[in-house]
Amino acid sequence: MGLKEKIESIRSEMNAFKVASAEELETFRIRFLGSKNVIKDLYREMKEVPKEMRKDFGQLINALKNESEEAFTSFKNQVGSDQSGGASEKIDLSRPGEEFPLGSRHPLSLVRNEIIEIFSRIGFNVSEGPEIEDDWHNFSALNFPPEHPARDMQDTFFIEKGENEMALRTHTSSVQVRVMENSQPPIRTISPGRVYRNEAISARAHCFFHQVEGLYIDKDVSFADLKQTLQYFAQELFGKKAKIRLRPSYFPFTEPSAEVDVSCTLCNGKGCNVCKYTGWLEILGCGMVDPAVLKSSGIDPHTYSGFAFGMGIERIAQLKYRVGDLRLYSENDIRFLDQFKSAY
Ligand code: 2NM
Repeated sequence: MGLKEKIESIRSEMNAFKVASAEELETFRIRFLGSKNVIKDLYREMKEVPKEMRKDFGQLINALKNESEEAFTSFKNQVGSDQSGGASEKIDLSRPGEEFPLGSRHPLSLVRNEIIEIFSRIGFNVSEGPEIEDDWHNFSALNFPPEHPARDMQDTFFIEKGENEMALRTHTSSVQVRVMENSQPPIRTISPGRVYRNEAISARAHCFFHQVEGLYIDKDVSFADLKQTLQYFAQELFGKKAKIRLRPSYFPFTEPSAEVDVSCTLCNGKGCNVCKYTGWLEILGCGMVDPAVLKSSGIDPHTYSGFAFGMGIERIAQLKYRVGDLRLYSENDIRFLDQFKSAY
């Protein structure tokens, strides 16, 4: 093919070129104006053209080069002014929107919030305190004798041995000692929070868990008040059919003390594998605050009396949501957490 034919062939290719998008514009630019464009090859071939004809050919190639630049400018304006960004990038208005993934509340938060609401309806406020406690607030003020097994390394995580020995709180009663130290009755408070025990992790035990403890101190607070309060609580949490029963127990900070069972929420007390065919589920511990505890925290036990109770949030969430393994609460497995999306 002679040079003349080559020029014409490139011109017809250029004239046939359709540019409708930014990508096609770039393809055009690379072919006709880029650093290795086809017109440059034509200039290179000028060496073989006889001297007297070079001027004419030079003008032909220059004209082609100008045409390519003009075509590029006009294509560019066309693509740039087109709001859709060219045919291949048209906005599809019928396309469904992208899903916005919502999180969900943790089951322990759901249960904690529900417990807070139930007690706030009968005048209890919420108190919080530090997770790292001194011996006084976690043990001594609560009537734990110096040799009590809970003070053992096996049960409690101690930090900073010696003079100012501190520990991770083993219950939120420590918060209530602080409330009693800082205020006078009437006191009606609940303290939700994380507590720590030095235990091997398994399906049934963890080295930390969550509690809600309650405290009510005033003149003439009786064991009957305690029972009524817990009856109300059980019915609000598990439904009107729920019954409670109290069994004698022992805690260092209460006297008398009791363990509280609620009628099995799954079989209504008839007996099933969840309540191990007893019809009852253990949900909390309680008692009348020991006068020695009131005295330690600056409240006169001759004027005031009070009751206290404590429960594990994991245990209640397990019953409410039928969670089999305690470890699920702290593993952050989305397949577990996603099941609480509609809870609220
Ligand atoms: C329980 C059981 C019985 C309790 C006692 C106190 C305080 F600070 F008033 F002494 N707070 N919580 C208590 C009583 C906790 O948990 C199973």
